[in-house]
Amino acid sequence: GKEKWPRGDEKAWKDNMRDVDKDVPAITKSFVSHVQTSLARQPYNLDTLGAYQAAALSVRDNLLVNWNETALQYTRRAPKRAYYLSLEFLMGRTLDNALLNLDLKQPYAQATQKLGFNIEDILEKERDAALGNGGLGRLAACYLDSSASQELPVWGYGLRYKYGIFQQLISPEGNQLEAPDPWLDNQNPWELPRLDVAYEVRFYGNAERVRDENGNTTDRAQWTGGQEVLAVAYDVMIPGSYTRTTNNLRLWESKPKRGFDLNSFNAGNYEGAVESSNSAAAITSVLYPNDSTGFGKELRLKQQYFWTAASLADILRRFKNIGKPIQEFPDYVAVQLNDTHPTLAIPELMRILLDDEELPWDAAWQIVTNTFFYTNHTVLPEALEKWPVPLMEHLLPRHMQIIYDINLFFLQSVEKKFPGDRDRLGRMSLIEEGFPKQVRMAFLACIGSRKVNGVAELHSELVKTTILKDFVEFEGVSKFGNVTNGITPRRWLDQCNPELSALISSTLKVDKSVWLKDLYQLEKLLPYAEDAAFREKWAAIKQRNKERLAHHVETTLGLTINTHAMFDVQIKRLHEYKRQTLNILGVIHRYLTLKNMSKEEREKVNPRVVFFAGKAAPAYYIAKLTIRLIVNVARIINADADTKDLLSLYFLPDYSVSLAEVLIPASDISQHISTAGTEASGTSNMKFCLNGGLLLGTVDGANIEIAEEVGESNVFFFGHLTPAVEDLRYQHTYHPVPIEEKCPALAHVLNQVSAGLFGDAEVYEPLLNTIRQGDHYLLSDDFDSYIAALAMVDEAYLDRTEWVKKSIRTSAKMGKFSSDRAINEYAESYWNIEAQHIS
Ligand code: H2P
Repeated sequence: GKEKWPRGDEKAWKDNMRDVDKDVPAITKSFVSHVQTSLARQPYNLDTLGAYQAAALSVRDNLLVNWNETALQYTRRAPKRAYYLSLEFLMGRTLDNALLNLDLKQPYAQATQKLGFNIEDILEKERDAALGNGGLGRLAACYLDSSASQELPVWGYGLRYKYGIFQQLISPEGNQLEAPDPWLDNQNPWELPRLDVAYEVRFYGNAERVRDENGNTTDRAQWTGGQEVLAVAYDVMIPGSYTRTTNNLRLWESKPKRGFDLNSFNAGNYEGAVESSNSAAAITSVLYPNDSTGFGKELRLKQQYFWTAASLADILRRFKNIGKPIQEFPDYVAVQLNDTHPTLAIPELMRILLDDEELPWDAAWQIVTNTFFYTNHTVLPEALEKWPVPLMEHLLPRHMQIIYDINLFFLQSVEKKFPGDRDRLGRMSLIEEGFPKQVRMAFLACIGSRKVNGVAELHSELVKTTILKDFVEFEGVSKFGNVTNGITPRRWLDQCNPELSALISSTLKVDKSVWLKDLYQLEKLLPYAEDAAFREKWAAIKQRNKERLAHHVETTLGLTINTHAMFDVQIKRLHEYKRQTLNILGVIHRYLTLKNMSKEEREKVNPRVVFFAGKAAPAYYIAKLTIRLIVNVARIINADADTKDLLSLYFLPDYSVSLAEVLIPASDISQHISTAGTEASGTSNMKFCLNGGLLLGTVDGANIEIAEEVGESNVFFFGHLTPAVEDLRYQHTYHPVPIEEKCPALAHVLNQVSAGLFGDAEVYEPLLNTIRQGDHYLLSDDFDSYIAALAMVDEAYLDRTEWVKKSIRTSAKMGKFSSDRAINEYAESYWNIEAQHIS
């Protein structure tokens, strides 16, 4: 029978439950107690790392109180919940964020001060949790922050990679080198191992169709044999801002089902004895770098299945505890698929409903298509996931059967609506013909979901008119929506720019706990753009943030930076479509122009410092060459006495969330210069603007909506528009014009690189040839207008008063880009979940 719950006397429990430590003496006591007991360290010779660990454990105690209470109240009320399935969560550091969200930063600073530590030094000791590549993973992290802050019952599910995104080193020649990121080497105080929460996950084996009493095959099957591994849960607490709500991020670790094969060992085969254990552990060993081609395909598919199977098993168990019939599953559960990576959740839920729950096909499909929601993050063809059928059949034989069945029923219904349209059937099939045949995951995600969305208005339109056009025609346009991405203002303003946050609170005379959760309030800053005293404070904060960045570069790289220059920043994953190459070629153009100027002319030029940071996928040769070019251009121009006071360039290695937190508040201008139609949204554009940096960009992604909010006069746009792109590419292929003719300025720059002005004469040819031949990303089409836009930025910067006004107006109009707005749209228009206040 069931155990009585709660056990014993509820009052005895209640009276003795601890609360959040809010005052300095209680915090000091908890800190010292963790030093003595949890860390088993002698208090008098504790180092800063030890102090970080003690502070983290003490803050964690507070999080746990709220986390338990939140879980308890969710269980008791059993509301509909949403689950965010993402292979990436780019969390960065946790301690500062937790202190701010709990409103405990001041008392912790005081308590640690008394014990001889500076809170800022303590915070610096934390390693980033870098379980993501870029925007997609950071978006997931912002959405968790907003879900908790908006008191929404949302859990994240992901993988606990032993190694996150690689550490980037730059060799003396300027090459990117990759080193593992052993982020778990120090104890990680933010995760709770839950050895009691574990599920078995099967791979390979055989799937036999079940036959009915007449010997006919049914929709059901039995999947047996193969390899079984264990998924073990690690829980990460996600505190909301100024609320008790503390949600959960559950990360799975793979473990062998049987750690050790004693038979092999006894037979003298030690390697055989540990082999199965190694192959199971490998599943969650590394995060895949984006665009890594070829390598480890099967392992990546294993990761996807391992994670979706464990997450669904966990979700189903929780649902079953409510005691409702399985048909009501979608009334209690919404599952958000972050990109196509978790698409296997669709056939997996079908498998459970058909084979375990023994539902008929239609009833099962009905549940599935009311449970899932799919977000697309790119329309680039090379980024749309496809899996070879032979691999799927080998690794997941039962899922491949189900996918074939889904496809059969689906194509039958398409045929019904568009009789005789064989082209259409071929285009829409879940299986792409070819050698080998491949499963089109985006199509499966689309037809298995209740709704589909893109991440900015332009992108969502492109999804509907390009990659999913046939599906819009078949299923109707109302299934396809847009949720423009957002960013959490807690991390991306309050945490990374505390002085600006304080100025905003004092100016608006509103506590930050209010405006940080209602970012539209920033609009009230608009009139202050006309207030000279306010402008001065605003500009002084930007200046101090520039000095903070310069100090960071000085202490980490030993380089001295001119903080009176304009700071121009481009930070993101290296990719041809993001066009870091356009930026570096523009820098070279500026350098050559400066070299040609007279001394008098140079005196009128405003100094500029250009920053780059970002990682290239280890197998992405052209992206790596771009890094090498940036590093070597920097070497030459930073040493050129004629120009170095007017132009300098830095490639900051090992880009991370924490580095972004230093760079973003320091930027005067940032670059978001993708070829029109290629950047789905971008989110760092929002972060820069929120911190009063102006935007230089193409008419692409969320740049467009930013301009709509702040007004076109406050952004610097250039380049061709999306509708022109296809034609231009056609011209490049069928009527190519030599670059010398089309864009002499660019040709000159390319020739200087080829001639060896930055060393390594031949090394860059493959990179330059991507522009000279084909020029898929249209650098030669956009170069002149790019240079013109850069000149407009220079011009605008000369009138510093007007510039600061633009900066204030930009920041003031960022309300829309809070991830709170975005998450509320998902909650209302997609998941149909409601806020749960945790008392
Ligand atoms: C991607 C898109 C971005 C988008 C982000 C979040 C995949 O991120 O390219 O345009 O803003 O998802 O939706 P990224 O390129 O930063 O890795």
